[in-house]
Amino acid sequence: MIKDLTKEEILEIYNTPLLELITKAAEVHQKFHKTGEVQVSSLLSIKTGGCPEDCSYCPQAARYHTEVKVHKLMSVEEVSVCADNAKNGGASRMCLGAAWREVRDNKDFDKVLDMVKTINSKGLEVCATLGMVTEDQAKRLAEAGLYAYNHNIDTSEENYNNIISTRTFDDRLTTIKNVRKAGLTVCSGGIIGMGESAADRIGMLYTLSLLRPQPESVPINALVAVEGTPLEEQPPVPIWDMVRMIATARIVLPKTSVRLSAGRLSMSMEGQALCFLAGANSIFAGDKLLTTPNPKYNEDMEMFKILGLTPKKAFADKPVEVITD
Ligand code: SAM
Ligand code: DTB
Ligand code: SF4
Repeated sequence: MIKDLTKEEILEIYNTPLLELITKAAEVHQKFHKTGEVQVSSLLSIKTGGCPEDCSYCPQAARYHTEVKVHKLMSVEEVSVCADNAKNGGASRMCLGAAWREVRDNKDFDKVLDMVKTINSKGLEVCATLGMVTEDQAKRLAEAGLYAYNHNIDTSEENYNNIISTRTFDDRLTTIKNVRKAGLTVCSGGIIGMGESAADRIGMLYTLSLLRPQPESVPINALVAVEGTPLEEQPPVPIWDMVRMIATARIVLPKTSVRLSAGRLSMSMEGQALCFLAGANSIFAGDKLLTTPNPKYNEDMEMFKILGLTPKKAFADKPVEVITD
């Protein structure tokens, strides 16, 4: 049984002297995970830009003037080719992202269901992040072979309204519940470097840690400050904050796959090595995240070689139980 931690207890973990914190996190990592394995995931933006929401970090919100090239939903054939490339590059998970506020029951959703079927049939874990979903939509995604649904809480409940005004923290939690009821695995995390306090970072981990079951996957993103967004002037997150955040996540979410997600382009190999030591289980590989650049694929493979890491196989973690209420 995983113990419910209070915010004070999580804050104490977060504030542990850094090397002691990394050591403790590494112990938890060794107990629950194969430490030499890191999952390589591939990201694909299947529908880019023009989003009606106002998430202040996001280059895809229609109301901000960014250089993102808007495109409508990709075809199933185009996505299938991208999946083949991802698989050949050693990816075991593919995450499809759409700049939607929510899923609608229309032809575009039918197309996404076809994409999921196609990618699943290639032996890749398929994840999708399409905005808010109902329980029925989540069930249709599960039937199509979706493995995980990504829906980030992004920050603490208290800070949420400072970052996004077009939907609420509770809306996010409702979608996560719908995803769970459909028997999908849950991927939910957030972003650091948006000007939040340490208490906000702790608050975010606190909410995630109290979900039952805890999310199978928690992405920790460092803000990629994009010109034209309200957060364009945010200074880069210090690597030590990222290591601290990953280590704390590792300890409070012992069985979860903690994902070292956006922001790696500004991190050194040494910095990333500390993140892996502190419990990071995965990276997004490929030259692009959704719309912003990511380290070169060859450089990531060189990093794996130097650090003695191997890419994790698909479906290595067993599926979760279905919760019905
Ligand atoms: N529209 C859907 C939604 O918001 O749920 C799915 C796509 S959205 C781009 C997925 C996640 O990407 C966001 O929740 C946020 O955590 C992350 N993200 C977006 N822009 C980012 C940025 N500039 N830096 C770091 N993470 C970012
Ligand atoms: C997540 O937490 N991070 C990924 C994935 N889930 C979908 C997205 C990062 C996006 C970074 C900004 C961009 O490239 O547009
Ligand atoms: Fe839209 Fe998602 Fe970007 Fe928010 S994070 S603006 S919902 S694409």
